[in-house]
Amino acid sequence: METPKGHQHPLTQMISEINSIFAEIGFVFAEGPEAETEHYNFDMLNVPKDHPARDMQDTFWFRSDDVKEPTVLRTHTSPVQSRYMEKHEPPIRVIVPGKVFRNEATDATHEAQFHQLEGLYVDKGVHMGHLKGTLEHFFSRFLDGEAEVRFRPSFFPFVEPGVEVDMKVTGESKLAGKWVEIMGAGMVHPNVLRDAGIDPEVYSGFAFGMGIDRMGFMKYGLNDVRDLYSGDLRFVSQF
Ligand code: 2NL
Repeated sequence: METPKGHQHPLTQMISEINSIFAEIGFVFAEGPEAETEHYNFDMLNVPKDHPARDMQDTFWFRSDDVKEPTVLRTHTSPVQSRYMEKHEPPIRVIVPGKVFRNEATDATHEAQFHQLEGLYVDKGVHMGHLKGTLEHFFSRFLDGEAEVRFRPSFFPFVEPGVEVDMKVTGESKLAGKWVEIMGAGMVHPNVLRDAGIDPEVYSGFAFGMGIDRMGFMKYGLNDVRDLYSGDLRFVSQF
């Protein structure tokens, strides 16, 4: 009898494809720790000391007697970009796919553990037009269509201005013709650049963050994030 063969999990497949699309336009892959200090997860990202994201209700904290410094399960992959900026000079083009954690109730569209993709570009003269072009290129490739992107004003402590990004594809895709809200993004806040050792008077940067699981909704028509973490072969064998 032939030995049954496995294959990569759909999340791993998406991450590989994301890496190669961004590699073509000069982005490198970076990764970092999942247990992260409060300093890198929040302080370095201009998140105020009294911000609700720091609450135990929203964030998994380590017991203080088990760790040397206040430590969390990272709530976003942004601390990896801060660490990267400390070690590298601009131009910086980096993408960071990885596991993140939020202390919240789970349902079809929310998991306490999920995957995020963040991207960062820092150089002289970087502006929102570069962000828009980069995202349109990425989505066109990833979703096999012609992707259009639009911005709506929004707020995240680590960017200024901040935007909510909607995307629309034309072509064969089932999603064709509809605007879908897809991620948050913006221009890196001067405090975030400065704290990582980059002079905001000389350099500017864009950054974006999106859920990879949500991208699976669009790419494969998934309708429940929990399927991705179920380990159920009837699900994963379909990819
Ligand atoms: C969301 C929003 C976002 C970023 C992530 C970022 C990282 C650095 C500096 C500035 Cl190091 N910004 N990341 C920026 C805007 C939005 O994610 O809701 N994602 C799922």
